[in-house]
Amino acid sequence: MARDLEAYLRSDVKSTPFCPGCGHGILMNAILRAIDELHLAMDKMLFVSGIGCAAWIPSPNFNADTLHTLHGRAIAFATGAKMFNPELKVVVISGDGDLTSIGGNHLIHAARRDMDMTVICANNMIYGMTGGQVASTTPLGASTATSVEGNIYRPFDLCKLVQAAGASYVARYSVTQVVSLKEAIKKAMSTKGFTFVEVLSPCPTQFGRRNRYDAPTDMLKTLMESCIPVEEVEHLSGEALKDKIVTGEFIHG
Ligand SMILES: Cc1ncc(C[n+]2csc(CCOP(=O)(O)OP(=O)(O)O)c2C)c(N)n1
Ligand SMILES: [Mg+2]
Repeated sequence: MARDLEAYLRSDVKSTPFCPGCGHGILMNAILRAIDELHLAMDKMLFVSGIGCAAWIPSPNFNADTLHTLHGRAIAFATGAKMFNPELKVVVISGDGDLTSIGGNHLIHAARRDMDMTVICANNMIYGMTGGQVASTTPLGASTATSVEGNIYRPFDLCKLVQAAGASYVARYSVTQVVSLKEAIKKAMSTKGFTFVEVLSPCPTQFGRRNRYDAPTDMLKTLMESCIPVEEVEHLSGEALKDKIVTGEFIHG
């Protein structure tokens, strides 16, 4: 049965800033559904974001305390809030550039300290809001505003990174896998320690148009075809894994 999520949104906010075809709105929905199903009280939660399109998911939309902070510093602010009030359920929602490029150091150390917070990283593989610059998550060869001839650097595997640093729960899903995504967010929010969900979210405006996607639906279709469950990986050879994105839970908590 469809539930009314309006109570979770601030009534004075009438629209979202997301472009047509952006995956961030689907992620926003999945987060609110997870909160609803867990019966979490929004007045006991704090949502923290940095700067970027993904940072607009909680702020100003969520009807809760939100901290819209500096670029790359969401986890630092979240850590301070959690230290001051350990009763708070702290959730960081931000972009790949924000959390893993400029904010990469905060990410690895929060995971190493196993800080009790959930970090949801909306990974569109690019700096979306600022005009499509290359990020630490941009695939090899992908064209961006600052890698017109194709990105020459390997991207981070974000899940492996936080797993190696010591996170308590780690999962990756695409916005095309809505049920699994919502369940992973629920798991992350109910596991103690540093919990991390990487969410593949298409950016037709900055990534798609530079990488030969004719329409936003093509990006969704490619994501659906590229994602393979982690359980299948051991049965596949190197060639079959080429251009595939492994999704699932990597650390179960
Ligand atoms: C110190 C600082 N450096 C750079 C910027 C410019 N800036 C704002 S958002 C952003 C990138 C955001 O990318 P991402 O976090 O991936 O979010 P997206 O827009 O892709 O969702 C950059 C470079 C800034 N605001 N502050
Ligand atoms: Mg991005």
